[in-house]
Amino acid sequence: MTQGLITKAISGFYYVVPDGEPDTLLECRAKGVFRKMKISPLVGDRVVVEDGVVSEILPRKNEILRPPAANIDLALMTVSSTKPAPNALVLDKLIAVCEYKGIEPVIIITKTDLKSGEEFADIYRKAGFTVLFSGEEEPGTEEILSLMKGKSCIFIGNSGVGKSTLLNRLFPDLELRTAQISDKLGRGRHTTRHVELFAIPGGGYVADTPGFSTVELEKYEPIRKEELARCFREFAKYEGKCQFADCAHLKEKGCAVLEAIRAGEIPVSRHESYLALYEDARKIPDWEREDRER
Ligand SMILES: Nc1nc2c(ncn2[C@@H]2O[C@H](COP(=O)(O)OP(=O)(O)OP(=O)(O)O)[C@@H](O)[C@H]2O)c(=O)[nH]1
Ligand SMILES: [Mg+2]
Ligand SMILES: [Zn+2]
Repeated sequence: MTQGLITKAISGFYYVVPDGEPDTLLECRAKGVFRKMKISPLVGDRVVVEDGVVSEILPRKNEILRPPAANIDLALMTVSSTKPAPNALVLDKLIAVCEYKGIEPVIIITKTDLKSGEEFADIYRKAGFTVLFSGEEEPGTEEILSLMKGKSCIFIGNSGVGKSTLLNRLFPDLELRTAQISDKLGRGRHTTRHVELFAIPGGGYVADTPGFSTVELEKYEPIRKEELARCFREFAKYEGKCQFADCAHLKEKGCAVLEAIRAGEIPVSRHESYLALYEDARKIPDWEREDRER
């Protein structure tokens, strides 16, 4: 019997690094009963392996479905300043999911050699997030590294924003494959095909993940509308200050959040995303929501 960490999951195989043996990789199947119970082991899971089979998943601190991973401390929310242009709604959806799951999100703006991304950065700094940069000149490498140290980290972001490129910059020994610029059509190709966890020298782990297209995100994880406000950290300061105790900060009279937006204290785009997510949440019937959460 061995305990270890799942670092990769590909077509029904789970790859486990046993505790204390960082250079060993066990290829395992999962115990049949997991499928019957609709439980799938995830990258980041701590597991028990018996006779080459994952027989037990130790309790998870958290889990996300897109990209699929468990036990995450830090999410590096990666957006490029251009090509593809950053999309605030997509980013805000993903940030809200992290907040909901107790994962700290930090914003990484890439391709700063092509465009500074400062306007976008301002919105997120104002909302209370750490914003770091990455570009050909490696502006934020040291800061990003020190943030990741000792933590279980995951890169999240659209395809082509430069997640694998940044990981190679941070950890040159990884030599991850990245999209070829030689693509004749000028379109980015999906190069990272599965989630994979790598050990960070000096402690911690980091997962490279396949990017998604914006369309795929239509099916992001639902958050109950009652819980949505707490997933927007800059709203917290105004909790309990609205005229009505059950204020949803949509367009109510005497809403302290709306007042803060008018005063320029909360970024307008963040509230627009909140409204869009609230509308989505309203459309999910209660029974389906509970079913999906299971
Ligand atoms: N100019 C510039 N190009 C970059 C930068 N980072 C990445 N790129 C380019 O952007 C393209 C996509 O980079 P990847 O690292 O493969 O992107 P990814 O986010 O890993 O994409 P997926 O694996 O599909 O999710 C490649 O052609 C990179 O060379 C950057 O900082 N500046
Ligand atoms: Mg990649
Ligand atoms: Zn309000």
